[in-house]
Amino acid sequence: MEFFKEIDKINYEGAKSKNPLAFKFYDPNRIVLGKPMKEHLPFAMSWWHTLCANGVDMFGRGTSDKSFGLELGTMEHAKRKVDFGFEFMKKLGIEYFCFHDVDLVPEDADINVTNKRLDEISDYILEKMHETGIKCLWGTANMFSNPRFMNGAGSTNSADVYCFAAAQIKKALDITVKLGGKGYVFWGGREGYETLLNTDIKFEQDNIARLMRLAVEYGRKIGFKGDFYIEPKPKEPMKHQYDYDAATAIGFLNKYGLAKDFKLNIEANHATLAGHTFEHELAISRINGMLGSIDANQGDMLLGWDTDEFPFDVYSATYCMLEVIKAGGLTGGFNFDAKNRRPSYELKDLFISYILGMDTFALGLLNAEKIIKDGRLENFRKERYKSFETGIGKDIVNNKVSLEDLALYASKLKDASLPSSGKQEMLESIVNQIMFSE
Ligand code: XUL
Ligand code: CO
Repeated sequence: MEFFKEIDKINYEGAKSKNPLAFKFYDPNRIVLGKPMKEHLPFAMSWWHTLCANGVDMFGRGTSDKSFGLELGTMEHAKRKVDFGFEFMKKLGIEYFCFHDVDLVPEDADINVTNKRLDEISDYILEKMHETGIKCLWGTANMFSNPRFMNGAGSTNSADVYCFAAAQIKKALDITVKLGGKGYVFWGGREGYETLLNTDIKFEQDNIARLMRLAVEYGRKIGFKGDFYIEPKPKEPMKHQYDYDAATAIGFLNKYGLAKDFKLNIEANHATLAGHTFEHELAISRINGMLGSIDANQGDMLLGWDTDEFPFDVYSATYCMLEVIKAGGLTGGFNFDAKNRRPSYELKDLFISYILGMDTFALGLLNAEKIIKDGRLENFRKERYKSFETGIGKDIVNNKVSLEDLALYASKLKDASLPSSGKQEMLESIVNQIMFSE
């Protein structure tokens, strides 16, 4: 069945188009910096926000009907979501999807029943994948919604719950491998704590690392060749989450010997919740060789929670794309971990939201290309460190001097010289000039 008879394939119509159901900037085959736009931007649909979320919030019921005419919580409905999702991705030209285990099927009290359902639905998804050429970007296990995970999964105080988490990871890995997923994500939903009065942080972190190690061992055993990802987030739902930000997650991975199997999945809204910019988190991941994948969304600076809005901020997307290009691209992709605002409840609004997100990143890519070709920013950055290219600066970088040598050098300087001006305003003005002139 076709859900949107009135919506054809979404096409690129150019910046002047007034058609809400057309791309204005995302032109998949346009060559940018030597390769087609769609290769720079492997977009993915999030199963949970797109096919499951109905707009429910702390104060009100859902506004968006995702029953697709069937009874919720049934396998028929789970399959209908697959049908809808594949029609949606196909019409938008989205080549990947991401999922949590419990996004795919209704969860039963008995995990064996849930697992059978997962086998059935993944057979069905596989058929659709073969039919359409759409692929799986990454899978994950939801270890935060079920009440048993109230104290975390790897960080729980209950050994039984820890085993349930292991069982879910095992199955989610099986399904990810079956669907040819490129990655497997750990977002530590409730891997954190509320109060030190009842918490042994070291014990909990050791246990999380153990669970990750077991997951890697099992994944490699069943032939998973992709990357495992940690998706850092500082808070929400927990007050303190262990994967606070990229730097914290990288420290954790290095400490526990997990770095070679893991990269990071950086989410824009999580970055801003941590008090960082999106591009800061991407840069920290990149310089550590750990920029794997992106959860593309944005937060609201006036709200202190994870609003998961569709990306609209072109500056942020531009700085993001500069980082991605510097990293040589992503091994993963751009998953729209984003949801419509609650009053944008029509199914058609989903198309409009994804078009917004895809166009925003296309603009980011085009701007990044212009900034790179212009060269002024990169030259300025290089020039700024010029004092380390010759003389004492060069000796410092080459580790040829002692602290005493440096002190002696300083003692001979007449005046303490000032570093060169940072010229932030000039650089910002260059960014505006590049972005807004043809
Ligand atoms: C939650 C979040 C998750 C992860 C996957 O903030 O971002 O949806 O992306 O578990
Ligand atoms: Co996310």
